[in-house]
Amino acid sequence: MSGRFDLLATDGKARRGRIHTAHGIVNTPAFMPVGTAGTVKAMLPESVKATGAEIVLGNTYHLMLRPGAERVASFGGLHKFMNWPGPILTDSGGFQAMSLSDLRKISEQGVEFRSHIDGSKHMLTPERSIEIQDLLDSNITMVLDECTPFPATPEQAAESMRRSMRWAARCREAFRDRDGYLLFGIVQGGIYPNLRRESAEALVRIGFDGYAIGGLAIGEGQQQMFGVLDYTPDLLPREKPRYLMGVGKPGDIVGAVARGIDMFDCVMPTRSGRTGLAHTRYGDINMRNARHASDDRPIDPKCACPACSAYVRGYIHHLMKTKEILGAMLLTWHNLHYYQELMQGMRAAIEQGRLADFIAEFERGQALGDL
Ligand code: PRF
Ligand code: ZN
Repeated sequence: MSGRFDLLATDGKARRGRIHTAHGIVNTPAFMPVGTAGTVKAMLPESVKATGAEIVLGNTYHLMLRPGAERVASFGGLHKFMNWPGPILTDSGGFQAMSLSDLRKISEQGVEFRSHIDGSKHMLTPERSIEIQDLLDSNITMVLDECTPFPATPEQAAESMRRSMRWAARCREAFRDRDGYLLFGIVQGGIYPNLRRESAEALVRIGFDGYAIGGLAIGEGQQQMFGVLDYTPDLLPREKPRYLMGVGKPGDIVGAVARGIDMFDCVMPTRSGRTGLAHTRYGDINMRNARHASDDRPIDPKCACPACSAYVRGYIHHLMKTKEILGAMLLTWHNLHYYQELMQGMRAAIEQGRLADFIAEFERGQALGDL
């Protein structure tokens, strides 16, 4: 036995579940704040916890380059290193190597790349990716895959997907099975139903503790993404968690939960917090906009986060205009609080069989807009 997943309730295709890891429980549908380099930017770990997050994401690519996986292991693993005692999921590094590094080269062996930091040369194989995630003490390890670019021809998507499936089998072999630690496969195949099916079947044959859907939210648009999500979750075992990688905007997450996805991660709430965007039940609000300068109301009077409890828009606007660190801290907190409240709302709605009503209410709010 590795990690356990309990499916507690369903509402249509939507699922309410619970993942058990060596470092604690994750209630699903779950949103994982991104803690790329061993920190959820602008947040103390206890503040991340206070927003309602139960699991954070770390990145193999960043941590292998700085401070190095062996260095993190020497501190007792990523939980101790970053003072986050709860569950951690790590991405496998291929996606970040392809999008961030210089001189990337994919071969059967793995991904060769040059560090975006110092230009040093590295080779990330399926085996080394698993070893690094083990050194980090990751609770949920992701297989090394290639995120097939969009657009891709059916031939390109098939070749890329099939290599990812061979890498997935090597990752399964390299993974050290132990209690409370999970290994997730990643479905690729672009926007092609036959390739998504072939990929899902290949992964299920190998056998994983959970299944991610990769290769989406890379420019295909929400309509085509939902198109893939209309059938791909049905190809996966009902009793295993499903994770949609790198998604997304609140409306993307709501639509994906309704289609049977259990887990999400995205830089959106943290990154947009640092650039001045607040996500709210009334849509996105750009706090740098001059109309907030003299506004003495909170971002959202119904929000219980520290930013909305004690600070007015005029002050947050001032902090963003002056590039004060507190502005990024308050907006990141608000955004993570909003995302976690959205997930909590969906978990409760699924339990009570009223997700459709919840989504209608969500869409009414988003359409209303600010003010
Ligand atoms: N694969 C991996 N990580 C990812 C993706 C993927 O396809 C995506 C695509 N949205 C984000 N992060 N390993
Ligand atoms: Zn708030």
